[in-house]
Amino acid sequence: MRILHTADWHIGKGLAGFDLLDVQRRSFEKLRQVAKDKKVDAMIIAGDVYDRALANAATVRVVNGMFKTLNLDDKLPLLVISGNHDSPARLATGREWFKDTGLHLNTEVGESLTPVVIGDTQFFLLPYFDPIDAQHAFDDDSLTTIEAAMRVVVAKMQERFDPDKHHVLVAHFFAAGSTHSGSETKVNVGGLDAVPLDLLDPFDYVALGHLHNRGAVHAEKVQYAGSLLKYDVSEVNQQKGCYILDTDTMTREFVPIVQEPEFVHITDSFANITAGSEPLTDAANYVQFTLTDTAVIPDLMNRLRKVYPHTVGVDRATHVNIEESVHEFDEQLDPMKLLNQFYGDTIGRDMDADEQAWAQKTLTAVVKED
Ligand SMILES: [Mn+2]
Repeated sequence: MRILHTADWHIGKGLAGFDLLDVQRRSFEKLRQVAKDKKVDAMIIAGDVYDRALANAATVRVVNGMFKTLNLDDKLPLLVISGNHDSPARLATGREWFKDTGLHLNTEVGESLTPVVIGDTQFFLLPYFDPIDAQHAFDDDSLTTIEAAMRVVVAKMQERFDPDKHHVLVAHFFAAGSTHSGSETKVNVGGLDAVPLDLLDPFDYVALGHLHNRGAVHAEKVQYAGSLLKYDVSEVNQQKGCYILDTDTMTREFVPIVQEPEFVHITDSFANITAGSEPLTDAANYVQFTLTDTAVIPDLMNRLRKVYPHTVGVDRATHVNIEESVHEFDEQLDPMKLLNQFYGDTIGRDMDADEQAWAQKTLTAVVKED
């Protein structure tokens, strides 16, 4: 049996004020095509279907349309859990009716103990939850961490294991030892939310959502699908896509999904970026620029967006490096010399004549005010 594993769609998420619904729809259609081409028997969507608990009407229509397309039109069983970005109560609306068409949707921790059986495999659908949810579900105040709660959850799931079936856990949490990327909400501190990998040993495969980099965890049987789209500049070089899990061998194959338009990061001078006869990337692409210039460039964003309408952001390559050495300065130096030294330490070259003149003028004005 073949199962498609995807997660973290974040439908409704924008990029620097740009609406991405069309880009998300296009990636969804490619995902749908992968499901058809690979003739999968079901699709796992491991949480964060929505980007916000209170999604707007257009976003709700898009998500409902996606579920209908896969489940009713393509007759594909869906195994869905809520992530930390979803509203459990809103997502669960209709849950009881959906089961009849093979749309299995869990949003509460207690629901995960009843497996969904498809073919040769038991699927345990464990939504994102907080320790307090587990305390209520299992009437146990000692469950103050996700790890403590997971020990109970996994033990209870094991009681339901059918020895003749494979056992797949679908979940949305932070697996210990994984690495974060930029577009995930960092709400947890101190590692209390981390699930140790050895706790997951009883399962043949763990299909995860939560972290947007599919390479975030290195484990044979534990896999993040990664987000459907690149949602942060730190992800521009990540290949997004989905996994096809073969339950006969419990091996997986990654299938790339290229988003249209792309999200790219360009580092160059303002002149090269704007003055060439050809733009450096397709004008439809979303672009984060890192400028190598140090001069002030008036009306920067508007001028960039004239050539690249989907400019997401712009920063400078010459970041101010506040290192120890910068703080070692001679208090006896006059302000102009001190400024010169600081400029050299941080920018990597001396001030030119124009900059010196400007700095001198400003310092004089400041001294006068005193
Ligand atoms: Mn997410």
